[in-house]
Amino acid sequence: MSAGVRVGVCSYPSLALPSKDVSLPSSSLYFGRKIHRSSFDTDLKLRCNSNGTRRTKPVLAVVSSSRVPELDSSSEPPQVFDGSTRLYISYSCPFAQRAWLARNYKNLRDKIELVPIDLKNRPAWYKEKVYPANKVPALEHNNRVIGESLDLIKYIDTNFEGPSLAPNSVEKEAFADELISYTDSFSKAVRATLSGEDSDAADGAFDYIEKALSKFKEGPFFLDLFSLVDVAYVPFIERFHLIFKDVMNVDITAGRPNLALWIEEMNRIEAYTETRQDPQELVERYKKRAQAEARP
Ligand SMILES: N[C@@H](CCC(=O)N[C@@H](CS)C(=O)NCC(=O)O)C(=O)O
Repeated sequence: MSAGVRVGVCSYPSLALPSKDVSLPSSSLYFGRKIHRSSFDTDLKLRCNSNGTRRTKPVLAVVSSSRVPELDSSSEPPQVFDGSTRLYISYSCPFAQRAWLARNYKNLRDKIELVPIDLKNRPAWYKEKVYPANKVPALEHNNRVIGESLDLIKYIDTNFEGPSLAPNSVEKEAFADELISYTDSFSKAVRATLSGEDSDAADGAFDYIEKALSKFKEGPFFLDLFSLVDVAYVPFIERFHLIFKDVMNVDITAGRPNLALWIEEMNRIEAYTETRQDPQELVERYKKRAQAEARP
């Protein structure tokens, strides 16, 4: 080590391939090729930037394997409250995606079992035995069930091992609170533009994100290092990015270099790419819903 070179602590989690619940059809859609496990493992070697911030090499694609099928009204319930820890999600739900991503990032794939639910044909036992609110995500842990994605990602971060997702300074903590409390307003503003209600609202919301991403300059994420804030926003930005491009022919990253870089860096994190949706399906689902809502 030469004098004067700053050596940072580079502590990304080891992004091992999950044993059973993984599939990344979206990755192959993005990159159009599959790679073998050995080279994939090598590709996941994590690096520090010269300034010590954490960095991954790009995740190109993932070995083909299938996602755990969703449980529906014909499925038997799991042995609820048998001491297992289960995360109930829907593959298409952005709120559930937050909790799923947090669980992956903390390398809890073996500790927290993923239980995907078909929301369109929901099993009655889900509301009766698991979560009376009848929504996803929900985490069954220590004989109780915790819901609400923003609470849940904090709960997972605090109550389980694995790399921390928490802000690492008082200043970042305050900024994280501000950003987390803006998540709903962000989505509302973007939706107001998509619905034609307010043509400028989305621009304001994306500009807010662009500015927020410039506050800390050591890394590409909201708080420099990957954190709960990135987890909270990425499922929504993923959707809006695709929908704006397809439906409105607008690139939300144009003129927003911080946002462009953030999306690029997010796509290097396997814990996230594993949860990403098939872009085409996502856009189709949005269009169908928008059409249905527009019908008198
Ligand atoms: N505020 C909740 C929202 C969860 C939510 O609305 N999930 C949707 C799926 S994306 C759901 O379960 N909907 C079922 C229903 O409302 O009946 C959270 O952040 O977890």
